[in-house]
Amino acid sequence: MTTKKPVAAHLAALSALTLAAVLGTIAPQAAQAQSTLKAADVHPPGYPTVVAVESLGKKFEGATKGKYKLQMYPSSVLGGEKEMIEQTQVGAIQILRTSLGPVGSVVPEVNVFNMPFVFRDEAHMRKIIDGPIGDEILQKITDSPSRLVALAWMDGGSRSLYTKKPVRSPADLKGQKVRMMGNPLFVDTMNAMGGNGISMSYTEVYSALQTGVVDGAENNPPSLFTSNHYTTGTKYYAQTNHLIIPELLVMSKVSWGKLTPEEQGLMKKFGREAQMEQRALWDKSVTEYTEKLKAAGVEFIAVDQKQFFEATAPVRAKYGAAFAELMKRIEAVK
Ligand code: GTR
Repeated sequence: MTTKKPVAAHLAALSALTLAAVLGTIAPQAAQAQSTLKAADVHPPGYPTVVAVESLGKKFEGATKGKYKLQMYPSSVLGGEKEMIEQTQVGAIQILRTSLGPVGSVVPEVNVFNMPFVFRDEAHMRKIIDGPIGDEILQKITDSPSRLVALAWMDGGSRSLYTKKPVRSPADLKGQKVRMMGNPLFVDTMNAMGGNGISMSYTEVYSALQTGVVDGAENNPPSLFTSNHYTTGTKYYAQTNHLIIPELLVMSKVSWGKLTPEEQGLMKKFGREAQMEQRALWDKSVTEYTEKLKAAGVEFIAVDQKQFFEATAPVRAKYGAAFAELMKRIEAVK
């Protein structure tokens, strides 16, 4: 038997609901049901780092039953890496994928990985970031006053030089202005390699190349292609491989502190999974974009790396002094 409520009772219940919604007693609960995690990257949609972070977001959303949703801001829409690091520090961005390069200006301890030719090759770099030294550096970032929590590493391949005039030796770099990432270490590196290092945000490089403010830059094949820098006349790509800089995935400490211990554990776990997912995507993208660059007429020039290695010895001596022990440990990893 069903009991029929009088119409007035229904109306009273309804108006109580409306009142609750108006007063905001329901709305905040709805908002709380899904918090947005802002994630940012300088790279465009589809780039390995962007895809891996989006995938982390989906896993985190699933594991927290929809409590969080990741919103990706790709293609530098929130600024260059320096600005994005600052926004992450204050909690305006929750998750950031950045090169370790500009992080060195905020946490000098990471500069050991930012030195030219500190790794023998990419396989060596991977062994280091996957092992105890990689964990120690992540921990140093988290323990530093930077207000960043380091979650995981990602791959950024090797950086080589692209210029309008071919470069085969350090002597060919004389008088050439080459854009470097924001960190004095990189300007010193380019100066030691024979050119003039100019520190500049990634977002400004395309027009700087177009207008001749710089004569060249340096990066890995996926970035050279997706940034369109190769369309500005920089068709010579000298395979110096002078920097093998890992990429970093960080979370804002402000936002980290709002997660439960269980959610923090999930975030770490999915961060590490993103590291491996990105790596597989990375390897494919290097092959794919190398082919695309060659098809577009970019000439890959084989160079004697030893000359560039020797030219940059003073940079390793200057910046490496603080990391003497660590550098020995890095070298000892086979
Ligand atoms: C890319 C890297 C970016 C950014 C860029 C640059 O290889 O993935 O994080 O650092 O280089 O040159 O600024």
